Amino acid sequence: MITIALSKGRIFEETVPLLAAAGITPLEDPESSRKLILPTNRADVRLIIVRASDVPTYVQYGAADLGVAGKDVLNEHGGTGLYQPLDLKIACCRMMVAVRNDFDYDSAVRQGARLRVATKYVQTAREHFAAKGVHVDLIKLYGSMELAPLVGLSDAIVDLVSSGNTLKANNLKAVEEVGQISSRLVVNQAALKLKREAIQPMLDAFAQAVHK
Ligand code: PRT
Ligand code: MG
Repeated sequence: MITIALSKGRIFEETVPLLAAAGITPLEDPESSRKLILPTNRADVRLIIVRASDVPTYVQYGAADLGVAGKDVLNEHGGTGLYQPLDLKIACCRMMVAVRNDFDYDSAVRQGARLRVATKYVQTAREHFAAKGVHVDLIKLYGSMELAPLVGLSDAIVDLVSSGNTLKANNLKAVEEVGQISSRLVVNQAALKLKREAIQPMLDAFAQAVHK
């Protein structure tokens, strides 16, 4: 049995065409089904539906053989025990520093001010500001980061931006790019050795679908 870990929403939706290229079709839709283990058209392949940030953990421990996770999530996880053979180029966005429209970020940085930064991506933010030599106090949040500067919790946030509509709707502006984000295929290293006959053709089909 090959188990593939996916999260609901954009990752599931954008992975379906790649699965199709490998001859795999989910038999249920996670948006309507309450099942967390979804069968596919192939008796030897099943999907498990987990939180986006839990995908690397399931694969790391071998509870799933493969998974799809954002680079944002993988950077926070650290990637231990994971083979990352392929950038799937799906669920693309940018990790950005954002502040209130009326906050002068550049001059705060120039003056060497200590910035309060709220984010779900503490590891990524720490690395980013350390590399820039900017002193920050990081405040860990689990969601709705956009609220933090509006109510005085922080000066800045580090969050994902795709259309920019969420920032705009909350009177925030992006001031700095932390990095380009897309989703990666992750594979359990032991599973790749033990189940290579089943897994390698899938990897090849995904690679071909991405590069076509
Ligand atoms: O929602 P949940 O808490 O379960 O987990 P999650 O938010 O990590 O999962 P999900 O499914 O929302 O995101 C899965 C992956 O999609 C992320 O790990 C990213 O790699 C990728 N991705 C791509 C995004 C976005 N684009 C994105 N825009 N993830 C989140 N967003 C959010 C962003 O955090 C912000 O709140 O969308 C909002 C901004 O969108 P715009 O279009 O208004 O700029
Ligand atoms: Mg989300």
